[in-house]
Amino acid sequence: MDAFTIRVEDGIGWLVLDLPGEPVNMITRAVRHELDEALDRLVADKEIRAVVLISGKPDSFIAGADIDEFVALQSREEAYELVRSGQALINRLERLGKPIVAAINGSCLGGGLETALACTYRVATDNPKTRIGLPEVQLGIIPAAGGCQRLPRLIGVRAALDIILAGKQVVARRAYRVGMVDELVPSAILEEVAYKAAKRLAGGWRPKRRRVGAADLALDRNPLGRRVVFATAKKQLLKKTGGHYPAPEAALRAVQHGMKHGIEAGLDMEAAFFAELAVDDVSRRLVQIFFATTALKKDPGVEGDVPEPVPVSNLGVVGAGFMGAGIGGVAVAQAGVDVRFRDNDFERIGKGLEGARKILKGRLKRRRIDKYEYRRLDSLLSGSTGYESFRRCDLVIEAVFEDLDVKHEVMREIEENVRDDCVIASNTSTIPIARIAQVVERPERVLGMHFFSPVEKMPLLEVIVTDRTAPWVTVSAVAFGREMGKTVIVVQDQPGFWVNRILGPYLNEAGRLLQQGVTVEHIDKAMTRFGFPVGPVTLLDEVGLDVAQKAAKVLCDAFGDRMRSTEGMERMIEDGRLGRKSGSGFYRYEKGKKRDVDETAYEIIGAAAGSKVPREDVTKRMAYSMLNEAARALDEGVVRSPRDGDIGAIFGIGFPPFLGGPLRYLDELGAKRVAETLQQLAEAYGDRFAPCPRLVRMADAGERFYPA
Ligand code: T1G
Repeated sequence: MDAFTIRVEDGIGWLVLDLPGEPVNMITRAVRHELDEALDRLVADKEIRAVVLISGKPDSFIAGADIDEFVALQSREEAYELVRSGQALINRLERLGKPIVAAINGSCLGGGLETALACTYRVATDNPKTRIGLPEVQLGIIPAAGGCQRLPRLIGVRAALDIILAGKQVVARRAYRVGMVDELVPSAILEEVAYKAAKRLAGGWRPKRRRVGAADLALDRNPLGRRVVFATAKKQLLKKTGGHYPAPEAALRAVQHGMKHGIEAGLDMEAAFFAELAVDDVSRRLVQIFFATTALKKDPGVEGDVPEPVPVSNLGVVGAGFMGAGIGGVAVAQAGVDVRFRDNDFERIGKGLEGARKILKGRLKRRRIDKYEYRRLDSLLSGSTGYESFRRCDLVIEAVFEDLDVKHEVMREIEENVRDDCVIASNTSTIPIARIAQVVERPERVLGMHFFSPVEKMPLLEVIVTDRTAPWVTVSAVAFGREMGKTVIVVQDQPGFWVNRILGPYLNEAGRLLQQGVTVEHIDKAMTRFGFPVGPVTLLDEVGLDVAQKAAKVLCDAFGDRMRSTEGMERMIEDGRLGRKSGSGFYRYEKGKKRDVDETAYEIIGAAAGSKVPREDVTKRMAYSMLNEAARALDEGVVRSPRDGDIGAIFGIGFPPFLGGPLRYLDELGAKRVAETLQQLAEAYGDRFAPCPRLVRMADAGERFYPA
């Protein structure tokens, strides 16, 4: 045996999993085989009366089934066989005849949790790396080693669906609260507590489960109550997935079926669904996204010689407005660094500190941190109207008003007050970084860090490098962005960078359709049906029409007519309709809640009465403008790879993950077909749709962005 070792101590068998050569434990074919053998030995050894299953790795209990193994599956039959053998093994573990304690430290996910669920008792550490959950649906599959059966029986259907349908991972404290684990302990005493539990179990003691979710469990026993829970879950699910994601729907059915007809029947259904989903396109694309994100976590952001990043322990934030506060707040909450705000007056600084604190308070409330940690982090926040103490900063991010003169002034001030090895970043969404850096003496240490709003919620960060940005500066910004919990892509300093560049033509097209008499509802619905989380008109309202218009102007100045936005948009702004923040845009807002479409908007923009745009062209015009621009910008080197482009679109705009990102989707459609469609659109609606040179080349040569 390579992965497992067994050692016996006073009647307790320690079953230790440490998969050689891997950073995490996962369930590979070999691991399954070895576990089977190990169980033989545990049964055979009369001295062993109870077992502790524990990991030999520092931060990983078991990260689930080996994803590489299931993406290699070629057929349903093969997938079915794989999942059945996994189920049989977990069933065997559950019925071993000797109690087993799962001692959980680090990631306990998917098949890892399913293994733990089949154990008699679960102890988990309060290590922040201990994450427990069933992420399968995020990969387009379902928990298929009993997760859809054992979890609802342990914690109640409602709580289980909450985890399974969203593919959630929770920290141990939360897992303990809902009853997924029986004991929560500091890492230092995990072994001791697990050992004692095993001893007690060996002596005949059986855990009496805490009465967590007692009301839920009562509800589960009542068929009528259960039906209500499932019906509600299904409704909410369809609203969220729009029917684009088969996995959560399948998981829901597997849970429901199992609760009604028993575990065996439930397992049959899990296996049947898994076999179908694992070889399906949606799952393949979601897995590609997982691998792309994992690869990005390790990408330093530069090619060739990779310098060491400057470690950031002191961050300066100039401009304590909404963005600045968000950046500072996330930096302290996530990376635990000292954050110093600088702004013109104390009122603004006070507001910024309050905004940053709000992020900490949110974490306290959700129990991500305790009150001691809250106090510690809170004490790292400070602010002033001057730059004293900026000499301590390793990184300074400016988030002042989007105006070149203001940015210039701030850049000069920052440079005068920081050390030579301090990285200077601008959080701008529209102004070229090279222009911002014009006024500094050492432009090589300046780059852009484009955070999205609200900083706490949006997962993407664009790090924007100019021709002069030094590699050590890039790697430092990338590393710190990652410490802030962001998915980071490095992009070239071109107008709109990546995200706004591909968003621009898409939003413009929505504006044109409005002008041509297509309704707001129709436009938004077309794109949510396509798979976007919100439609483009809703998005315009959310972002703010003035902000969107500013970005549109930058793009139009740089790229000309192809990027021109509509006059209607100007008129909305003149009328003071800026979207949600002004209480009215294309939709009406009441007390911060979005209401129905504001019909008077049509008049303001001068919309044609009744649309003559064919239904199928509505979706195509918007989607294909984005696809075309993505291909063009990639060709111009705005992003470093199709991977970065796709991840940027998915995490920055909410491009439908099940399509794999715009470039992956282009491959799927085929360059030839896309170029032809664009040509038709160009003939019908104007030159802006003309296929970009890259697509034309690819169509001629039969090329793809990704290897087939
Ligand atoms: N399979 C294959 N490789 C995996 C893996 C897995 N399950 N988990 C991690 N890796 C690799 C990862 O690609 C990277 O590889 C390295 O480990 C370190 O990961 C029947 C079928 C565990 C929270 O979805 O969420 O169980 O790049 O850089 O930031 O119902 O990895 O070094 O070559 O991400 O500390 C469900 C996926 C499987 C968990 C660790 N499990 N993993 O994060 O390190 S389906 C998952 C993660 C299943 C059953 C079904 C994270 C992590 P490389 P990392 P990290």
